Amino acid sequence: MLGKFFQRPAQEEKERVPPGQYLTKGFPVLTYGDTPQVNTDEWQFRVWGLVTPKSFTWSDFMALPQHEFTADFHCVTRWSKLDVKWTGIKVTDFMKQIEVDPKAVYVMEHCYGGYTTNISMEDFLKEENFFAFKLFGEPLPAEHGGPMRLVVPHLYAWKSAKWINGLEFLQNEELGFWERNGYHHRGEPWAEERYSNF
Ligand SMILES: Nc1nc2c(c(=O)[nH]1)N[C@H]1C(S)=C(S)[C@@H](COP(=O)(O)O)O[C@H]1N2
Ligand SMILES: [Mo]
Repeated sequence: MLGKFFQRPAQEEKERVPPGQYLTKGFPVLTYGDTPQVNTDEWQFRVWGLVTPKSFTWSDFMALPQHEFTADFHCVTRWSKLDVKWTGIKVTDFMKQIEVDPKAVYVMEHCYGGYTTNISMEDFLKEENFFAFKLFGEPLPAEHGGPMRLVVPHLYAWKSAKWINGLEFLQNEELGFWERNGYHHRGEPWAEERYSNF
C-alpha cells in the first residue's frame, strides 16, 4: 500500500529523465581546468561582434528584473539533477539592453578562464534561459560558476557557461571548446545529441 504512494512520484521523475541519463541527488561539479575566482566588484560583461558593443558591471546586471527559476540539469556525462533552484535574470530581459544586428544567427558564450560554447540565436533566446547568480537561495558558489553563469535548461549543461563574461554575436556558426573536441553542436538531451553531428 505504502509502495503505491511512492511509486507515482518515481514514475513522474522517470519521465523527466532523458534517455541514457541517471538521476543524481547531489550536485556534481564539472569543470575543465581551474575555477576562476572573480569578485563582483571586478566582474565585467561585454557584448561584441554583430551588436553595438557594450560593457556591463555587476550593478548594471542587478538592476535588471530578477526571478526564481526551477530547472532540470542534464550533463552529457549522463547525470541529471531535477528541480535545481536558481535566482537570476532572463536572457530575454538582458537582450532588451543591447542592439543586435539582425544578421546575427549564432552566439558564442565567453567565460573567465577561457571556456567557450556556441549556441544558435534561436536556442539562446528561449524565454526559459537565464543568467544565474544564486543557487538554492545562496550566492552561486565559485565551483558552480559564481558569481554569474548562464543556464540553458533545454540543452545539455555544457551550454550553460559558468563564469560567463561575454557574448559574441556571429553570422556564421563557430565552435566552442567542447564542440571543437567532438561534442554535438546543439546538444539536445531528449534527442541524445551527445557527439559531433559533422
Ligand atoms: N566556464 C565553464 N563553464 C562550464 C564548464 C566548464 O568547464 N567551464 N563545464 C560545463 C559542463 S560540461 C557542465 S555539465 C556544467 C556543470 O555545471 P556544474 O559544475 O555547476 O554542475 O557546466 C558547464 N559550463
Ligand atoms: Mo557536462
